[in-house]
Amino acid sequence: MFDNLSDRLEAIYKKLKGRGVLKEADVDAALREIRVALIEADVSLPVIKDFIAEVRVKAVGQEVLKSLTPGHQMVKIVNDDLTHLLGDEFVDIQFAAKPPTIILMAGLQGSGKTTTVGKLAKRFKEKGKNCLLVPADVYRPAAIEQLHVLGREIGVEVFDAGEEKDPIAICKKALDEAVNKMSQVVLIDTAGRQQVDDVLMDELKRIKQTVQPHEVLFVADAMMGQQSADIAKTFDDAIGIDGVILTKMDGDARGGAAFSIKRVTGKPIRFIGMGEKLDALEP
Ligand SMILES: Nc1nc2c(ncn2[C@@H]2O[C@H](COP(=O)(O)OP(=O)(O)OP(=O)(O)O)[C@@H](O)[C@H]2O)c(=O)[nH]1
Ligand SMILES: [Mg+2]
Repeated sequence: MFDNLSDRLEAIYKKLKGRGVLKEADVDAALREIRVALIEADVSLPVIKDFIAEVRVKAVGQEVLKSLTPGHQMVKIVNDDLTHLLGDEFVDIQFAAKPPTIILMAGLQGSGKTTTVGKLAKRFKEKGKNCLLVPADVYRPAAIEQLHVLGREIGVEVFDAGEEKDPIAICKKALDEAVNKMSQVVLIDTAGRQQVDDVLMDELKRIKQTVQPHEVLFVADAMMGQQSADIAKTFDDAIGIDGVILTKMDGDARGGAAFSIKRVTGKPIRFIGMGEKLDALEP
């Protein structure tokens, strides 16, 4: 996910590892380079500042300078912290003990919610789970049809909302149907707005209350870079999110959004979207 950043860090590490002796000034020089690498990866400044300060305290505090392999120690500290920052390991979506597992998607307009519903459904289907997709985006005329097209493409059922125009009513009916049909996973596609607005948040809150989802996934466009961290925070504060899916990582996004979102919300990045195709989803 961070090829450029990894290459940059690798180069910095190489310089460090070769050193027999490391002075505090060397640590600072290395941290400055790491700082630049993170800035170029589009990680937000407050996040970088915290990160560097933490690493520095550890590097100097753990007597790295006096150790026999200071370069290695330093690299280990940076790597441990980076890994920790991004979530120690991949946490897959947990299925509920009592099906259906209900997943609610939320995010701004065009972030990739509907496409990701399709990708997740395909993934679940491959794991032998039968899914029901729920079109709760009643504002954009083509939104419901878009979900039906996706459903047909992957062979997954889509709830037929009929003439119903109230997203909350749609969700209620869809849940009844899911129980009747013994669906194992219910994926709810919601409307997006161009920016955070109270009406949308209120609607999402009410949908959440109604469906009591096991997982609320915030979908963010990686191309939005650092800005996405603030948006993620707003969604988390307003409705509460459990995880993040970062889409469009196949573009020239530099991955900094992932660091910043993780740091600011403390929520794990569940998946990244790597393209428009339905199998372009990676843990
Ligand atoms: N390159 C790339 N494009 C993606 C990815 N995910 C989604 N897209 C594209 O982004 C555009 C918007 O995706 P949608 O899934 O319709 O976004 P949405 O969040 O449902 O949008 P609204 O319903 O309008 O709020 C589409 O053209 C998708 O093909 C991805 O991982 N990579
Ligand atoms: Mg959509």
